[in-house]
Amino acid sequence: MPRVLVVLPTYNEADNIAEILRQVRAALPDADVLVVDDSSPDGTAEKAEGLDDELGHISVMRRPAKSGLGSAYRAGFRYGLTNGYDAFVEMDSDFSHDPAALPHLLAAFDRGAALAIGSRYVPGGSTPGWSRLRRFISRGGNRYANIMLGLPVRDATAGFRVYSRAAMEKIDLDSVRADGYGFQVEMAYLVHGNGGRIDEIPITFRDRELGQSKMSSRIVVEALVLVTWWAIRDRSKALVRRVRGS
Ligand SMILES: Nc1nc2c(ncn2[C@@H]2O[C@H](COP(=O)(O)OP(=O)(O)OP(=O)(O)O)[C@@H](O)[C@H]2O)c(=O)[nH]1
Ligand SMILES: [Mg+2]
Repeated sequence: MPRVLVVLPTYNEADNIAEILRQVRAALPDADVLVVDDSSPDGTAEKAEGLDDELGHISVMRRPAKSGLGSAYRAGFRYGLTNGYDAFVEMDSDFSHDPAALPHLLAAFDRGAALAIGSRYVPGGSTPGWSRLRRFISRGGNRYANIMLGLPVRDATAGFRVYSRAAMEKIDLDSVRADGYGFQVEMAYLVHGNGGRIDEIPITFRDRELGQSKMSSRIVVEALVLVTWWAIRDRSKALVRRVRGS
């Protein structure tokens, strides 16, 4: 049996945390769960800790200040590497990612995927209720990343994932800096660059009903700037190698 760690980043998710933990436990009875909370003023961390008695194997990492989603995941993944986990689950704590889909993502990991992505943009995936503008921005950003980076992934900005330990060990987490969508693209690009297989599993992505969004246009701009920078950097490197080799 692989040892599975579910990393749940939280900032002011007191309205969602209890139910999300219950549903994660129902979907994966044997997984360990790590809530990475950035001192949420609404008491999310205390609520999560209070559920350990009922659900078991729930730990909370408390960080002193709000430091971003990417940073929270990096901290959770480092914990997982140090503590010998085989599979690393990444998901939001606001029900955008349905815990009931977790067994499907882990089945892809069992079949040998280095990274399994819960994807909105493969047949069967969907984003009900999204405006045309939001769909256009999300799909456009993904197409841009496909083309610029040669990344064969339909939904590289998705944050519902399972990484294998082997894939995670090959990544230098200290060098990963992006925080929002850029973080998701960067991690997928690194897995792909290291030769890991990426599988996409269709999911229905739902908008949060409770709590506040922490995302902003800054996060979208960060992702676009980074994708452009990685594409230029890596094409220049390839060119230098070709010139040197010839
Ligand atoms: N630890 C930590 N968690 C964060 C931080 N920012 C966001 N999160 C969590 O990351 C997940 C995704 O953040 P959201 O605010 O839902 O971002 P989003 O999914 O792009 O946007 P909406 O669903 O529209 O709100 C949620 O579980 C948040 O609680 C942060 O700075 N630190
Ligand atoms: Mg969300």
